Amino acid sequence: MSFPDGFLWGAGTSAYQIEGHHGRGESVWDEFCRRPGAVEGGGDASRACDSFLRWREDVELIRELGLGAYRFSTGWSRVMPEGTRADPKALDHYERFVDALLDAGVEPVLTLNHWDMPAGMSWAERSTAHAFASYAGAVAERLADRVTWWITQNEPWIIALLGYQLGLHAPGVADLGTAVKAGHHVLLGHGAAADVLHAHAGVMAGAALSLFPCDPATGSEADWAAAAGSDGYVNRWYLDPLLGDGYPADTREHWERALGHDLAFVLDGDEAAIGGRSDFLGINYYTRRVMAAAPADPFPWRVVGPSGDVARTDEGWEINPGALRDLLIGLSRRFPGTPLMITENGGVFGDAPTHDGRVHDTRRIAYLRDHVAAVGEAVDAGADVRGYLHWSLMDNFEWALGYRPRFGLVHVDYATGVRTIKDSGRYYARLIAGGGTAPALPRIEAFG
Ligand code: IFM
Repeated sequence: MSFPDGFLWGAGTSAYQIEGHHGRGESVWDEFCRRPGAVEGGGDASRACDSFLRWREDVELIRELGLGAYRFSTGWSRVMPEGTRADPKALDHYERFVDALLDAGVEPVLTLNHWDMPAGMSWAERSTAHAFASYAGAVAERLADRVTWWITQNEPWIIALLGYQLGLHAPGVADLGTAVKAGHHVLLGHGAAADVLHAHAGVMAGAALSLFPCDPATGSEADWAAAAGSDGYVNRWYLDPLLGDGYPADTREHWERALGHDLAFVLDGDEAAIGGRSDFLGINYYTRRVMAAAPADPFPWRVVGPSGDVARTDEGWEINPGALRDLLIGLSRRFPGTPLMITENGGVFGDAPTHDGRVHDTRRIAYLRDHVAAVGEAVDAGADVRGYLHWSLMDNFEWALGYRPRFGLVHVDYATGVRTIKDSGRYYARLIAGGGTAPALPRIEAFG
């Protein structure tokens, strides 16, 4: 397995999930967290990991882990507290942060929208795409001279699904038609922001999609059709327009049937304004979906698995590195010439510090080893993968699930803010030092 020279080994976080409030403007997520029952455990992100104050410590952790890249987001509600004007102090902060990363030899990968938009804004409005471009412009003005990798939107499908279709994320809207419209505006925002970013030489702009391979539950024609329908709904509806193919006809027909009307909010020229602007594709991969046919509208398919006795994270998600390998190979064949980057991959494993003060998260070590190996197999098969960014650098605020799920390579004690590098973090450091060759599995038990 040979990873190319310059391959970026890193980890990621996002502003809202780690920074804490500390003077940022009101965000749609602040409003959402105040809704009774919206967040498990009733928590909010007013403190989170306190990274707005402890950022120097975080850069030291990144250095200690030997990461070559760090994905973080600028808080939209921090940079534009009222949604319209950039706060120079917020930009100063991110400038200092980026400079510290560069001094540590770490490549910054900057996300613009990792969900904390200013209060009062909504992707249901077309104008939000333009507001987003002006925010992108303000950040780029300061940082495009030293940040190469820019992610415009994080997980458009999840934004539409959880924020506007199911109401489980901010802004808490539960309406299918609004969700489809919001998803379109998120993509328009990508196009508008990418245009602004491309005014700066050398910038690589892309969006990060949450991609879930969809497999049929059985070999029946109906289940194959269900898997294809689900793939359109979850993956192709975003992939295809972003990478220049326009909206897929089958999913568009599905929406028009389900909603009972044309997608009038997709105006002439919109698909052209979304496509052809991605210098790379960010892939957030966690698990896959197993699909069966269902009679019900609006979705003639349902998720029935993975079921049974498969390896799972503590959140119950199937662990399937082979599906990541196949996804990367399939994407590289379908979109040759588009570099790929794993912008998120990780699992919830709730291990806590033990009496020796260490966190023996052996299952995360195995997860990491196996997913990196899967990426390596895809690279060997010809996929142009430029980096692997583990989710997450540290335990953090997991949105509506609060602080229970722990995704980090670094454990955070939320009462004190104390960070402890987990065994998986130490393992990753050795893997990185070996250029991606898993250190001849330092027998996993050695960590336990
Ligand atoms: O924590 C989130 C992240 O913000 C977006 N992608 C999925 C992660 C884990 O659920």
